[in-house]
Amino acid sequence: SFAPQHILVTGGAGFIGANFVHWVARNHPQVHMTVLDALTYAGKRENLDGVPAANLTFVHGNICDAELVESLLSGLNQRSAAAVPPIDAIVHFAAESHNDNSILDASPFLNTNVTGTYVLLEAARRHDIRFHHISTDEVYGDLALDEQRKFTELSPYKPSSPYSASKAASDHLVRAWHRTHGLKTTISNCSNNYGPYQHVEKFIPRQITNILAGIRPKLYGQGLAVRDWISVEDHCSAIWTILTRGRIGETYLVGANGEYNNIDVLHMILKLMGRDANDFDHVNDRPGGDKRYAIDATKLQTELGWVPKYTDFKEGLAATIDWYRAHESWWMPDKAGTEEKYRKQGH
Ligand code: NAD
Ligand code: TDX
Repeated sequence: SFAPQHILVTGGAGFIGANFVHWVARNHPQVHMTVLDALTYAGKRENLDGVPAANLTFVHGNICDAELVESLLSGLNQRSAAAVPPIDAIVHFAAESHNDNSILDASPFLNTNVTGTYVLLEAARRHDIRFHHISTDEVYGDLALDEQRKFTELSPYKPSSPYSASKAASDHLVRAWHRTHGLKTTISNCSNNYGPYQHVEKFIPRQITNILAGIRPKLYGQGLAVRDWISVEDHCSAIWTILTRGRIGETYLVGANGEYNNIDVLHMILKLMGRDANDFDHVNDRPGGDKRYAIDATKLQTELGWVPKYTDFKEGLAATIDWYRAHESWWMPDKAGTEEKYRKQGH
């Protein structure tokens, strides 16, 4: 097994990245982390508030900046006062992550998700550094609503949206750098995450904050699309498991058997927040929207012994609602702009 001492966490000021930094600082306090984040609309420095200074170096910058990335890996850019060991692993979260945005303009998706991943792979190769790539089940396209099948590590790549296609491209680059250059890589493809720090553009936070802001929730189409929900905490523990004990060159699917259709999730949110179950609007569906995602995580469970801890989805939703209630000043600045953008898309 591998015991990282200093991890470069790209996109560590975003939703899952920030949760991962908090998780590592809590569970493995001997590990230092350098977060490299461009602080796009989706990243906030304050997401890392509370992480002990001894665990964290924050660098505001872009993963496409090859010189900056090189300086971090060669230790030239070490801003932390205390001596820290050289970076010995990259955990790569940084991405443009929202499907609806990729339909409006795919160009930042190609830059960050494809070129940015390439820049990091080249730097990792020069320094022979362990590389864990964070990816998504969306690279496999979708499943039908009326079948039992789930995605496995052997499912064919068949991405539907510009976002998914850019993530699929990044997966292929990682696989090629392993096969051709011998880079020590692992990949995880996870299903839909929920939890604190998720941007209000995403389904669950959008509906919660709509209700809190006095706006009716918005359901795409008939709400029959199915997503396989996992607590972001469980995703973080899976990433740690794969980074430290995963086999080099392998892909692991991450999921926790949390399949629900969108209308059922919305009904749960409305009920938990004391609203009428019909108190929402139907809006335009997403062009080309995927029907169903479902993960078979057998490989991760049997090979590495990972088990999810937060499997009561309703309890997880209730905790997430509490978090957004208690953090209005965190999400409110993004709310009006996000809703205005959706209004123009008929969402
Ligand atoms: P997010 O949009 O909340 O955060 C992305 C972070 O990356 C932000 O902090 C942003 O500032 C940063 N970033 C963007 N472009 C950058 C660049 N060029 N250079 C440096 N930093 C940049 O995304 P998220 O939901 O936390 O997703 C993180 C990763 O997990 C992504 O790779 C995504 O594809 C993957 N993933 C997400 C989910 C999900 O349900 N959210 C599920 C599976 C996989
Ligand atoms: O207001 C909404 N109403 C609605 O019905 C929004 C924003 C979404 N939806 C629907 C569309 C999808 O069927 O909810 C479902 C989930 O939508 P998103 O939150 O946008 O997530 P999804 O498209 O499934 O992608 C997410 O999971 C996989 C993440 O955003 C990706 O980064 C990850 O790769």
